[in-house]
Amino acid sequence: MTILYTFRRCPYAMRARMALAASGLPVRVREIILRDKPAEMLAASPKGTVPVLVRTDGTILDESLDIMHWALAQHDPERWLSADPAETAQLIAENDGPFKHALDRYKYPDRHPGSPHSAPDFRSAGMQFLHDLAARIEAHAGQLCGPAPTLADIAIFPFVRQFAGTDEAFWTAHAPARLQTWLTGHVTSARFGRVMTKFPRWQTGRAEPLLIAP
Ligand SMILES: N[C@@H](CCC(=O)N[C@@H](CS)C(=O)NCC(=O)O)C(=O)O
Repeated sequence: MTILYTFRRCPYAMRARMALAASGLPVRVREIILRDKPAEMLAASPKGTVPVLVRTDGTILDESLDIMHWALAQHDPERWLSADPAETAQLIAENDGPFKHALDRYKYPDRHPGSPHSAPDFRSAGMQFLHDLAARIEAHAGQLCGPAPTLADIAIFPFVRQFAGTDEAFWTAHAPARLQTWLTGHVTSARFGRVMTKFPRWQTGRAEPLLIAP
């Protein structure tokens, strides 16, 4: 069966798990820890990032967006691939590039000593993107590219969740209300709850639970 190396709290792994869960494809999970990655995972993908998907024919997908596209290309019951691909790619690129850059420095200022900017500067930079997202949500009546979630929403919300969790009081007081509602909808969804199941750490020979139990 298809195997997914994953780390529960990684936002890239979250979006891959969301797409795999939505597709309904059967996937077995190898939950890892980042500071002690299994040799099998590094043999499959030497760059050492999660998620990594090993297909039944042995081919490897080690980029979260590739995993999402692969899963949804096979089965996309909620039509997450229905939005304009160029617009979707642009939004995700802004998220994975400048927003993620700002998020890391807002969330972990200690890991970026010597930066001429402070955490509040990065928070402001992140907020600009979040205001753009909120404007889209308003224009599209609920989600980023339309009234129903599509790939961009699922690819981006795990990162907005991290931003929100960095300083919840700030988030509640300052994040656009529409964006707060959007985020709450995603993080309280039944599917997100399922893909956040706490699996025991996988080690060679250990059981590989199904991502979504039948
Ligand atoms: N571009 C990759 C990024 C994945 C990534 O950076 N994942 C982080 C965890 S959130 C990771 O595995 N980092 C390696 C490490 O911390 O050792 C993707 O989209 O899959």
